[in-house]
Amino acid sequence: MDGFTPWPAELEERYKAEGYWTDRVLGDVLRGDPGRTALIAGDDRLTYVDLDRRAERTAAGFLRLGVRRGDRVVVQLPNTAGFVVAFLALVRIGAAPVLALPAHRESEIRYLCELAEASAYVCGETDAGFDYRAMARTLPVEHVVVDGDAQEFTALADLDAEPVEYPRPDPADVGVLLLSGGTTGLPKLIPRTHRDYVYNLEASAGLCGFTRDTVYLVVLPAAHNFALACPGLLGVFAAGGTVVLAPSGSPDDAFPLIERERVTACAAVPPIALLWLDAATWSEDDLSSLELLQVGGAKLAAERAAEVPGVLGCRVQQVFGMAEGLLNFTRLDDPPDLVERTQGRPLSPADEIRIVDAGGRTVAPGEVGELLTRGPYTLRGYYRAPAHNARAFTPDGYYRTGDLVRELPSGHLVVEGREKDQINRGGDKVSAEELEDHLLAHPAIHDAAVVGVPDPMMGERTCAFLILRDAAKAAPPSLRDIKDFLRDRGLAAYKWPDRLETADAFPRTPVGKVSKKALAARLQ
Ligand code: OOB
Repeated sequence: MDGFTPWPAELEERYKAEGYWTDRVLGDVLRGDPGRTALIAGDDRLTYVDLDRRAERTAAGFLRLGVRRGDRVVVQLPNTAGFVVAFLALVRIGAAPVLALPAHRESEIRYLCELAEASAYVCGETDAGFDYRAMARTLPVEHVVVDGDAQEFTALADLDAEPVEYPRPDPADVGVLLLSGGTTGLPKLIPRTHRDYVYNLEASAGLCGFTRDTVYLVVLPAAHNFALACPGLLGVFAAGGTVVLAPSGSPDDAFPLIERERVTACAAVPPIALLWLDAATWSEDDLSSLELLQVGGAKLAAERAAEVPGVLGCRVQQVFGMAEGLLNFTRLDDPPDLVERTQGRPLSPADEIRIVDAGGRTVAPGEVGELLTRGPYTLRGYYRAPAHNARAFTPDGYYRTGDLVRELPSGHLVVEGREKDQINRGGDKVSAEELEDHLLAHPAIHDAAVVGVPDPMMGERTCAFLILRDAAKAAPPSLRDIKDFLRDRGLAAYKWPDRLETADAFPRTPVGKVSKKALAARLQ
C-alpha cells in the first residue's frame, strides 16, 4: 500500500525468525470451538460458527458490491454485532477498515474518506439525533453501507451472499488503519499490518491469561485499539472466549451485563473505573465473576488503583498503550506496589525503548524524559504523512511518543506528563492545534490557544483561551455559541472546549511560541 513505511529488511528477518511475525492474518482470529458463544450483542448471540458464517457471507457481499482487496473502507459503527461482522468481512478480503469513532462527525469523517481515498463508508443509522445517513450523502465515496434502515443506501444485512473464493491477504499487507490521538491540525492514520496486529492481540491475550473461559465486556468503543486488540475483542476471539458488547461504560449498562453473562474481564478508561468504584458500593448487581479490570488510556491514580480489588473484587491492570503500537502492561503477578504506582512495562521482549532529554540524549536511569520506541508492532510512519513523519520519528526509526516517563529498575514505566500539544480528556485525545484551527475560523476570534485543566474525574478538561477581535469585545461569544459553532463545523463533541477564557495577549516562550505552561498556570 502506498503511504506505508515498512520495517527495514533486517528487522523483518529478525521478527520472523524470532516468531513475532507469523503468516496468520486478521481474518483468522476466530479460533473458538464451533459451538461456543463468540459474541453477545443486544439480542444477538452468535456461536463461533454463526459468526464465521456471517463474516464469510458478508465478505462475499462486499466483493459483490465492488469493494476490492487493497481498498480502504471507513467504518463508523457503535458496539454492535454489525461492527464485528463488517470488520471481519473486510479484513478477510484484504480491504482495510479505517476505524472511526461513533463520536466523529463530518469534519473528521470527510477528511478520513479523502485521505484514505476510501471506496466505501459503513455507518449506523443515528446517534443522539445525529443522522449518519444524511452525512453519508455528502461524502466522496462510491458505496455507503448502513447497519440498519439504509434508506437509498445498501443495508449491511443485504451484503449477504453465497461464500466465494478470494485470495488470502499477505500478512505483510496493511490490515487496518487506526486513528491517532493527534497532535497536529488534522488527524493522522496509523497503518497496522496483519502480522503486527495479530502479534499485538495474541501476545496481549497471552499476557492477560485469556482462555476459552474468558468472558470479555467491551465498554469502550470497539473501534478503539484498547478494546479491539489489547487484547480486546480480537484477542478474546483468538483465545476462544466470549465477547459481550455493552453500549457504554455506565454502570447502568455494564453491571447488569456483568451479572447476566458472568463477565470475567473488561478494559476501561479511568473515568469509567472511577464511576464503577463509586457505583459498586450501592449497586445490587453481582460482580463476583469479574477477575480483571484493565485501566488505561490516561493515568489512573495509585490510590484509585489500590481500591479496585477491595471494591470490585478483581485484579487491576494498568495499561499504557497507544494506537501507534507500543503497549505497556502491569503483569498479573506483579506486586501491588508496581500494579498501583506504575503504568506497566513493554509487552514484547523485542520492544526497544529509549528515554531522552530535549537534546535527544538518553537520560540517567530513573530520570524523566521523553519516551521513544520501536519494535515489532510499532509503526514506522503515519499513513501518507511524509512531512509529519520526518518529525515524529528519529532517523533510526524510533517513534517519538510525546509522553514523559521514568523507568524503574524493574523496567516498569511511570508516566509523568506529556510533551505533546494534546489534551487527554479521560482517555479521549484532543489535538490542541486541531481545535485551535477550528476556533480561528470563528468571526469573533483573533487568536486561540487550547490547554488542559486538571479535573478530578476526567484527569483533564479542555480550556480555550481566546483573544477576541476588537469588534467582538462588546459582546463576546459564550461557551454555548462556540459549541454551536463547532457543531456546525462538524467537529466531534468530545473535542469541544469545556471552558473559555479571554486574554489580551498570550504569554510567549523565549523562542516566541505561545507558552501553554504559562497559560495553564493562569488557571490555578
Ligand atoms: C490509548 O491509545 P491512544 O492512541 O488513544 O492514546 C495514546 C496516548 C499515549 O501516548 C499517552 O499519552 C496516553 O494516551 N496514555 C496514557 C495511558 N495510556 C495511554 N497516559 C497515562 N497512563 C496511561 N495508562 O490510549 C491506548 C491504546 C491501547 C491500550 C491502552 C490505551
